[in-house]
Parts: sequence; C-alpha cells; structure tokens
Amino acid sequence: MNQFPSYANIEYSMEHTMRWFGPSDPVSLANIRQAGCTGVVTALHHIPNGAIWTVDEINTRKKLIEASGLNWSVVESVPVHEFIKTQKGDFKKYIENYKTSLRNLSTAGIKVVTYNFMPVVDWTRTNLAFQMPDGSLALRFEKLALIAFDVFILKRAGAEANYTKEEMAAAQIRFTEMSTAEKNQLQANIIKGLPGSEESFSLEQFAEALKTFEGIGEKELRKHLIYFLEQIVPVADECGVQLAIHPDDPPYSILGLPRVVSTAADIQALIEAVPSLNNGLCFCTGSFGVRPDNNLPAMIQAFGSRIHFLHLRNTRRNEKGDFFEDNHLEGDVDMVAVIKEIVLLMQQRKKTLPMRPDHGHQMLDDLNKKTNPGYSAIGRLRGLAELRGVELGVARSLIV
Ligand code: DNO
Repeated sequence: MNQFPSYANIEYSMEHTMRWFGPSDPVSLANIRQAGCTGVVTALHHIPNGAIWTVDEINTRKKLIEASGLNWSVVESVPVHEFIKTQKGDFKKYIENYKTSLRNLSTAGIKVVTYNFMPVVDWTRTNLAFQMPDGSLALRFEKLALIAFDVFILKRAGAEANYTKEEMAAAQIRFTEMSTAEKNQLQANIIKGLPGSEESFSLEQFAEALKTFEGIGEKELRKHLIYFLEQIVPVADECGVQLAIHPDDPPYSILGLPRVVSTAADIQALIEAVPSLNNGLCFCTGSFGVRPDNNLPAMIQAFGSRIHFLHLRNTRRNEKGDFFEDNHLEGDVDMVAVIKEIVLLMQQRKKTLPMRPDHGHQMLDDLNKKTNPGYSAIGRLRGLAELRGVELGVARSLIV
C-alpha cells in the first residue's frame, strides 16, 4: 500500500517511466527521476541489430541506471533482424541470438521486452517540427508528403498503384511547391531513422532494403512473425520474460511494405497461433489510435491479460489520412476512458503495469536545445504529469 494519502487504497498504480536512450541522451537519468519516474525504458543501442546482448553488457547498463535511484523497467527494444522478417540469409542464427539475449536479460532480472515487426522502417513521420498554435512543435504524418517522397524522390517502381489519381495529382503539386531544403528534410525524416529505430539508410540503401521484401505480402510476413513467436515464446516461458510487441506506426502499409500488427484482428491472429500470455503486447495508444476502427477501451478489455507495457499518447487525424501528435489528453484517443480500463485491468490482474508518456511536444526551453524528436524532457514531463493526474483521479473515484 502506498504511504501517501493521495494514493491511499490504490494498490496498483501504473509504474511511471520514461524512455532513456543511454549515456548520450541529452535527458539525464536525474532529469527522469525528477519528472516523477521510478523507472526507465531503454536498450543497448550500441549493440548491432542481431548480435547477442551479453549478461555483462546488460548488467553494466543496469548498474548505471540503479545508481541514479531508478529501475530498468522495460527493454525497448531488442530489435528483430530484417532477415528474420524476410526469412532470408542466416535468419535461424539470428533467432538463436534473440533467444540468448532473452535468457541473458532474464538472468539480469529484466523481464519485459518490447520489439516490433515492421519491415525496413520503424515509426515514420514526415514532419518533426509541426508548429502547434501555442508555438510548441509536434510530430506529424502527412500523406501527400509521404506520396511525394515515394513517387518523386524514391521513385519506387509501381508506387503509383498504391494511391488514387487524385492523391497522385495533389502529391505532384505538393512536391513541386517544396523547396530543395524541404525535400531533403522530408527524405531524411523518413530514411535516416527516428530515435530508437536502429536503422539509417542512404536513398540507394533504402531502395535495396525495400527490394528484399519483394514477394513478401501480409500473408507471408504474418507467417514469418508467427514462426518467430513459435521459436521465442517457449524461451520466454522458460525464463519468465514477457514479450510485448509494439504495433505498427502508422498502423497500415506504407511504401508498399506489408504490416501485420495494426488492428485487433491482427493481434487476435497472433494470440491464436501462440496462446501463451508471454506472447504479449505493448499497448501503444498513439499507434493503434490513428485508425478509427480500433476501439481502444474495447481492445484493452479483449487483450488485457497480455498487455505488459503501455505507451500513452494522443493523435489527431483528418479525412485525408494525415495525423499529428496532439497533447496527451487532447485528440482522437479518449485518454480518460483508456486510463479507466487500465486502472480496472490492474485491479483485476493485481498487478502494476509499466507505462511511459510516449513522445511529447518540443516546448519551453527545449525549443532552444538539441532534442531527440518526440523525446524532449519538458513535453514528456507535461504528458506524464497530466496522465498521472488522470490516473489518480480515476483510481480514487473507482476505488475509494
Ligand atoms: C517510437 C517508438 C518505437 C518503438 C518500437 C518498438 O517512438 O514507440 O520506435 O520503440 O517500434 O520496437
């Protein structure tokens, strides 16, 4: 039971964390602690994709975090090598390496592991400095800009087939009106890798990487994901690790690449194939929330027993297929309804669930600093404060 009167009777509040990119992150562990967190979410970003995370490397990082009075709550992410997604090359070796990394993390006492199965690109935005009316900067995905990149910069063969005639015409105008600097910025935003993506490409390398997925549609990618789960979930079961797959962001196919972790039906298919509760989910409201057909409170009810980690973030979409990251309590996601389901879920499971305020606007002093897009200190601090307030209010009204 928590010692503070405000939390009286609230046995299972969320474990508040922030993502930390390691010693080079401009936001320090001390900053994160002062924001009100008890833990961090991090990864060994210096280890190349596919290589084994040794117990030594894990313990060194863990000690560093603990020395600042925080826990290493969740790993985000142990990246999945592209060969595992394509089932090409040495993919079996990379699956064995993944199993070893899971065992080593468990040995070090780290028991929640996030990953994703998006081909080539992790999360994608076209604009990293979208000005909000209050002067803060948000991340944005603009469909026409993506089409302009795909068709006129990347010049992907067959790209036109993915868009309507009207979209093509509008994208052509959008592209013509962009300055060279804007075109370069757009290209960099998409292929240079956003924080945590672990991959960064030149335009030529990017085109090559896309080609490795030729002939791999949704059906094949889902089959490869299920094969991967069949291999790694027994290891997670054996060493008590909860796997938490992150949904696709945005939650649909882009650049002609298949995506298979976007909807409730996608999650259902993974569960039916590999039912263990350790085959779990990182419930990211910002990713799932971009699709109007994803009913988030209903998804929490349906998949609650296997939600092992929470990313709380809001987005606001329009009818053209664009969206931007809004303030945490504003936008298309009914955050109060989501948090209410989470509070009930934790009571039901008698369990604290780790959460992080996902992204935040660049604002106040951070506007003058170099920040990791989405991961500046003050915007996330604001998000966390708002989310914690809602959580406490909802929990008190339900429990006391
Ligand atoms: C973006 C993040 C993602 C996430 C990975 C998980 O901000 O949510 O990069 O970490 O997709 O593997």
